[in-house]
Amino acid sequence: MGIPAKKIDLFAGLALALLLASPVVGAQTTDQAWLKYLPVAKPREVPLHVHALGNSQIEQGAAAELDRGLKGLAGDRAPADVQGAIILGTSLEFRKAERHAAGLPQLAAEEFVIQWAGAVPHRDLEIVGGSDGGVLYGAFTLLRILATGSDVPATGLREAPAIPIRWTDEWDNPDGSIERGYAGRSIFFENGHVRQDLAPVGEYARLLASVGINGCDVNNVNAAAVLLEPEMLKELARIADAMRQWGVRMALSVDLASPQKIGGLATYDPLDPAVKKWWAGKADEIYALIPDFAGFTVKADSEGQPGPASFGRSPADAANTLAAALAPHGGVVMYRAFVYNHHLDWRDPKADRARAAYDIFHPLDGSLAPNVVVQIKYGPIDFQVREPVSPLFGGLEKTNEAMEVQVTQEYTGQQRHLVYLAPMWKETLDFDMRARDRATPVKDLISGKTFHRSLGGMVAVTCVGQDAWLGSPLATANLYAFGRLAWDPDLSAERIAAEWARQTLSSDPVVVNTVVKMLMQSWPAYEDYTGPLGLQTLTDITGSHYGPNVEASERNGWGQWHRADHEGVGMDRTVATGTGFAGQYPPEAAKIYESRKTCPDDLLLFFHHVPYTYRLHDGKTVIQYLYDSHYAGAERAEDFVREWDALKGRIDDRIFAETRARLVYQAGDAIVWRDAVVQYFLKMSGVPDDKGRAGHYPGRLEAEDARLDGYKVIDVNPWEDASGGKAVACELQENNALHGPGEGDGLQPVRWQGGKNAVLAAEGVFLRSNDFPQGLKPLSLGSFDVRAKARTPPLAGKSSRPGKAGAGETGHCSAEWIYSGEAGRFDIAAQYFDLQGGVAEFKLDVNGRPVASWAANANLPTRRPHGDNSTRYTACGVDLKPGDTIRVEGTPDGSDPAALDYIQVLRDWPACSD
Ligand code: GCV
Repeated sequence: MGIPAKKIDLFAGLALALLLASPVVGAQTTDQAWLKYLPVAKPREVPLHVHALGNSQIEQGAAAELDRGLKGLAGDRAPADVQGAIILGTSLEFRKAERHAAGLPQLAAEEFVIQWAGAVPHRDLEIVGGSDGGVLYGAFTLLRILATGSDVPATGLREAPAIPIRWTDEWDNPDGSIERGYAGRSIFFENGHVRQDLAPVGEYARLLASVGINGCDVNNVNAAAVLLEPEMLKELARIADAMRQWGVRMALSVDLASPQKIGGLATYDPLDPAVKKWWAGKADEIYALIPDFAGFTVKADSEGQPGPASFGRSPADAANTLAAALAPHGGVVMYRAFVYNHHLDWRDPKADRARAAYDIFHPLDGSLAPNVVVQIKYGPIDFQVREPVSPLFGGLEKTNEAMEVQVTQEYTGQQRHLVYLAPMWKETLDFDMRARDRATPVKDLISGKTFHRSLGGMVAVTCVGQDAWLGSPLATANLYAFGRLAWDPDLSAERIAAEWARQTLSSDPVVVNTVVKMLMQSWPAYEDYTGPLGLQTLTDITGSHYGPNVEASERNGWGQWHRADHEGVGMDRTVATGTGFAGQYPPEAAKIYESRKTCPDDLLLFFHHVPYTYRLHDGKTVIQYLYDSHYAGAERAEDFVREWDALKGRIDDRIFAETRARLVYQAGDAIVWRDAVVQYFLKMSGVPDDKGRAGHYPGRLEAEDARLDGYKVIDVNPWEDASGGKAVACELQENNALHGPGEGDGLQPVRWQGGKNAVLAAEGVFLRSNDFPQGLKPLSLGSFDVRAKARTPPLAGKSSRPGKAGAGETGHCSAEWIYSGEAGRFDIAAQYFDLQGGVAEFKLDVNGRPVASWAANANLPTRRPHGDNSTRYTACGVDLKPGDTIRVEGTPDGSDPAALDYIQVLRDWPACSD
């Protein structure tokens, strides 16, 4: 082996470890997101003097924001010699000041006008709001216009939000944890109380206001009743105080059983007079402390939450009881339509969770109070990477509705993957439901426009935390996009991405174009390598919702089935032969989904069960599409790293490095996904990949085929999450976590059966079967010719060296391969499992010379080896020649057994390209 000519990618490894390790927590500022006011190349000529006509906290805050923003945008340039001032105020204040006393239009509360008054050289720029909230939105709009290099049109502009309720929902618990949060601990709560330091809450509200968000529900919908206790309400009032200046009203999620749990009543039956009285009293108590309290969010009769069904009452009974309590104060009830039975009978071909929301809420249309809004997830299942639009949006004509989306990327990569969701939300908002056979896009249904409702909303489950809001710098694009779309659903996802990139990263066109392209391709790429054709995210639905686990959704009561068998795949949801879900759409849309011929390919398997050989609209078979899309998606993820590299030196170094480390991780994880799903469907269908890729991994050397010292071969569960289903783990002799209660299910030692490849060949997985004899086993692997040393002696639940089972006295295990490919300089990727519960360490050497070492200290889900925590370290630019010995040494720690899946000899791994 020669000296590595390129330095090993230690920096990338370190950066990844830092990023995926426990969050680094520092002061939280809005410039960790888009509110940076970076100097613009050509500042527009606007007056720099700012004058507010009114004294309200909101208006004064708007003036201060303008002041701060204008200074930032100007940078260190001398201010332009512009006379006049920016004047802001409500229309009432403008009239009082006798400015345009007659000429001002009637403005709705959140509406604003920005207009020039007077003539050059002395002209004022006026921001007139329908209320001080309108003034604030006008100020932020002016700053956005300037920050994105645009101009206030000579004729001025007038804007009002399309959708009245624009809230985030935070799923924070009183102890400071956050359900489905991927950015550290709560900014609102810790140790059962509201946090003392609420400065981050004020900054968060400022961020929200800058994109027009006007409400924030601060606690988990799996709600803790204790939050409604009098002492807690006083603490919560401090949160409302911290957000008020930014026009963001606080809301709370409530547990419907509260009257019984904390109120001392014998029941929580919503029709019981004492229960009604309790809620009315509670609302009075809240409003006495928080006069602008926005309302309640309710999750009931769902996933174990208490609800009206326990008393034979309907959601309308419960919602109306709360609505009556809030109505005198102007509050609303956001009643979630996420009500379903999670004990469905998998064997019943008519059972279908997708039907639940419509089946339950459509019959209630017209029976809900005017201040109730039914909050409907965008799809009928649960935030999957692709779902059809929920038919319930078209099924309520006399009821207010809101659409619920997720900024927190629960099923879409948990912020470790770049997935810009605005294109998905746009598709949903623009979907024409054809209610009453006319154009009824979802955006007009939820705004209230179509059926003349007074209320409507768009809500994002956001789950910000103390780690720079959303953990990943690029993930803030989703929060930005949510606010912008809720304000104006006609905006395009590209335009929003460009606005965000300019404000967050740089106005350099290279940066903006690159980032917009990456953002726009990120959702399709993620869909391609996780769950295309309407399969939904093929993840572990009963666990972390992160890594691949194709069968986790099958054979249980949760109803996220895709019904893959040896013949075909997909849920039959047709009216003719299936669950009838397609019939919940208005007739025109129903007809499109009912037929395989007209159903869009990207939803085919959501609506239909088809053979693997079924041909899509372009003639490709379903199975070939599954292979191709997974390879294409994973390649796209690799390209993201290359594209990002072009931004080095053009953006902030820290954001560059952090994001690069995430993208490198994502490129590796996309391969884990690709291989898992492709292996699974290859085995299930028995249909080979036309392009010969599935089941073939050129340059890959499996750990279970190596000469092992101390390491034991284990079955990984689910099998598809490891290359060929197996890996090796290093057992500590003491504190043996491999067999600890609940932890050992993925780690049973297996018997030697002639080599993994032979086993898989027998199962029809590998096309080139080989029953490898002991000793060297040649594999023809494309441009590489790799010989891996088979294990000697055969394993029978023991380590390869008698007397040295597990880590032994040395404290480590090793796997060794003889390289037999061509000579040259390569990158070597080590695919290992980075488990919670310890920080295992690894070393890679070639012919005894150290090449790399790294620690498994990322913060990835779960405590047993599988797709959640399968990750890679890549040593770049390593010289290899035939006969070289490549060795990986793993040192377990705690319950992390330094498990290893394979190493792969590669060329041009993008992590190594800079
Ligand atoms: C708050 C999904 C999530 C749950 C969440 C639920 C909901 O099932 O996995 O964590 O619960 O949705 O939206 O209520």
